[in-house]
Amino acid sequence: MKLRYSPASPFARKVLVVAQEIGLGGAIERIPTDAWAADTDLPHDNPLCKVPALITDEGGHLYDSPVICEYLDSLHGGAKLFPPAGEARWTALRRQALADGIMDAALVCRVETTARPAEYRWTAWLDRQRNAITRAVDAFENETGSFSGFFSIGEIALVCALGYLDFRLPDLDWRQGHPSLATWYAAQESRPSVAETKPNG
Ligand SMILES: N[C@@H](CCC(=O)N[C@@H](CS)C(=O)NCC(=O)O)C(=O)O
Repeated sequence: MKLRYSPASPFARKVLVVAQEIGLGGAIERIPTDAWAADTDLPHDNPLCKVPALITDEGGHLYDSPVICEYLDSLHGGAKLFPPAGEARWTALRRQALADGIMDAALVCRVETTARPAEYRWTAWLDRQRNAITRAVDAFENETGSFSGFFSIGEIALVCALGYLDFRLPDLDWRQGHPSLATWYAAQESRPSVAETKPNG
């Protein structure tokens, strides 16, 4: 399998953490890709021109990190990172959606503050994204006590989202007012799959 990814992308990180957690890290050839490069051929593998994009051993294309992660999870016989059914599944999927939403909003902030020309910046739009991030982090703070200890796709996505906030929006200081989440996150940072995929770039 080949993965088009960027070392700064929290969505690509999610895929890499999943792959490592299920023992498939070595089965994926990583292809660094700049989705924003004017001459990129990424649309050949993902018409949306976004990373991550996976090229399967059969030559198929998969994109959107939840789809790629669930595909990888289908390839092994161990404990599933996507719980197969019931309450546990919906909780994991909801947490993944909330964490992915943090990443989406953080990416908007990043584009708004680094790519958009200053004269076109829309402060209310930026505030809306930052407020969404804060509410989502509040929600996770309130449910940290119910984390079971199992590193499901929900918790994996959350680690990647919080790591991205540290990386790109440190001024947001997400730990402020979220002591339980901060303690939980600190405990996850030493996991090999998390430590080895720390964002850079
Ligand atoms: N929903 C997608 C989001 C992927 C995404 O937004 N990737 C960013 C990099 S972190 C990207 O490639 N952006 C390029 C663009 O928006 O044109 C997923 O879960 O994979």
